[in-house]
Amino acid sequence: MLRVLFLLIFFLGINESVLSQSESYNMTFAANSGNPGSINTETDALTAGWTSITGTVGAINADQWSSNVTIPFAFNFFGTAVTSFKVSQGGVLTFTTGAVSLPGANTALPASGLPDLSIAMMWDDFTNTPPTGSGDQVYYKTFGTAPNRQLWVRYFSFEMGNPTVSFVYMSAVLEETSNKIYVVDQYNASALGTTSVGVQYNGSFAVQDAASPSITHGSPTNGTSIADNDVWTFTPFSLSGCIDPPTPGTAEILPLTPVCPGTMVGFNLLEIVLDWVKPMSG
Ligand SMILES: [Ca+2]
Ligand SMILES: [Ca+2]
Ligand SMILES: [Ca+2]
Repeated sequence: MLRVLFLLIFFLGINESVLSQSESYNMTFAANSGNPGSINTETDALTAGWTSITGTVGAINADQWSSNVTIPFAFNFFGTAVTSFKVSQGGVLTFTTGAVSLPGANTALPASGLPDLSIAMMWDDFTNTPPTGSGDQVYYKTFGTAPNRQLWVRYFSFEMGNPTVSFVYMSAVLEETSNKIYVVDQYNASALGTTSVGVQYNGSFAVQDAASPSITHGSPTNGTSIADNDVWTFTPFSLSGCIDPPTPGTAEILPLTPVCPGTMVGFNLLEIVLDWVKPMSG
């Protein structure tokens, strides 16, 4: 009986940590590095060719989700094909377009307040001095040519956060073929904010900047030029072939002959060997 309990606990422990997504991300950060790949060469505050997706045009009194937008090329997130997205007023992009509850105040990731399959692009709370400015919008625009296009989703002149930053310009960028994600901090009123940056698969697994939930907007303050833009890069990698956590396979007791009390028995679980001694009183 002791042996059965021991193995049961061992297997439960492994199952709890098994990840179901097929990819994860390596994250890097580079201050004042310009726009990723130099595909978007516009200065930060232009609007020609950009499309607004903000649910309400003009001053906004309460947090809300935007309308849904179709991604103009094939794109995978944590190895899952996604086709459309929406954004909150607080810097969260989610591919779970059926999500209803709003993210609210930002926390470190993984965060129970975020929908599955979300990008925290400097996620912060809705402004604590509503309404937002009348010109505050979220826009999107596609740059480049297939198969190397980038979809930019940009907060434009957006009042955000607690404490409030009176305006920020920042983007999440989805890159065709590479499936990379960039978060670009572009232009801001002040080097303030207490934000979170990362990508979240679900409430149990995410890749984040460890400074979350206290990342400030550019310091010193970013202007409208590209050169001062600060960029987080999330590069996907496959989890297939990873042995973390290990696969236990079939447990086998060695030797298979009756064991005397006090004799050591080896359990061969592929590359893991557990030793167990039957107690004299067992
Ligand atoms: Ca800038
Ligand atoms: Ca905050
Ligand atoms: Ca900067």
